[in-house]
Amino acid sequence: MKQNHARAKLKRGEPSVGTWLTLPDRVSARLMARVGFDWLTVELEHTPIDFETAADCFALIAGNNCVPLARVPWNTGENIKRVLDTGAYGIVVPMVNSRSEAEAAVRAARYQPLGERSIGGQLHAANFDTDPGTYYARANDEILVVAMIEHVKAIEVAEEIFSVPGLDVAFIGPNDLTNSMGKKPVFDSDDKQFKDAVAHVLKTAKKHGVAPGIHVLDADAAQRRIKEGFQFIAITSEAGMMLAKAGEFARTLGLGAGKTVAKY
Ligand code: 3PY
Ligand code: MG
Repeated sequence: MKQNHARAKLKRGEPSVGTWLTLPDRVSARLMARVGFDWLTVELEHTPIDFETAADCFALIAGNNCVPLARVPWNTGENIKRVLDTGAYGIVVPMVNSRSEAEAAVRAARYQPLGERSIGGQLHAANFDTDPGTYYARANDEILVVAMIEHVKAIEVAEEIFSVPGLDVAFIGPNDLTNSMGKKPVFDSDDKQFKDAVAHVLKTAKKHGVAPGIHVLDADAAQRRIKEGFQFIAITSEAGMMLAKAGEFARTLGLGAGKTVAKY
């Protein structure tokens, strides 16, 4: 059975960098899988990507020796089961704001005795290049469970969330986090409340042996966050990278406004 090398890196205490796939497009998934990122998260929360397209993307990503992850539309057992059973190597769960929400995500993602994931499916085993029986026996050691910390409510109960057994990563969504503070949604800020929240997640995650993560806009920000101790780093998205470069060319040539429309 193939190994989830992104999870293995995080467990060794190393950083692991990837990006978001927001386009419902198998060709871009295949090409992005060959760039060199450790993992790619297929984004089902804020995009038109459906489960069938996502399943094909997971196969193309895994087939190119990259780790396929899925951000589920919301923290439900049905969402988590569908993406894991169709071959994602891990889940990114939005808005985990309490211990019971973190426990529910872990329960849906892990087979017994750690959770209550239902037995079924074929594509998970195919993506790990094994048979279903071996997959069921070993999946708990390979599936990455990422809880998004993106609300002031989650910052307040970080200790309770991060001590949930089976949780691998505490990943800050800076846009929703700043939004929940009643501020403009941004990837980064010098605002004291935001900086204190980020520092609190970093310290509390380390204390509980959970890998701290954060979404950033570019490679400089990724390097800075890694130096601070963050491990699971998402750099913008494939659409963000494409539009940033296209906007730069358009601006250089004085064409139109050269506007970048995608955030991530
Ligand atoms: C946010 O910034 O809110 C995110 O969800 C980033 O992934
Ligand atoms: Mg968010």
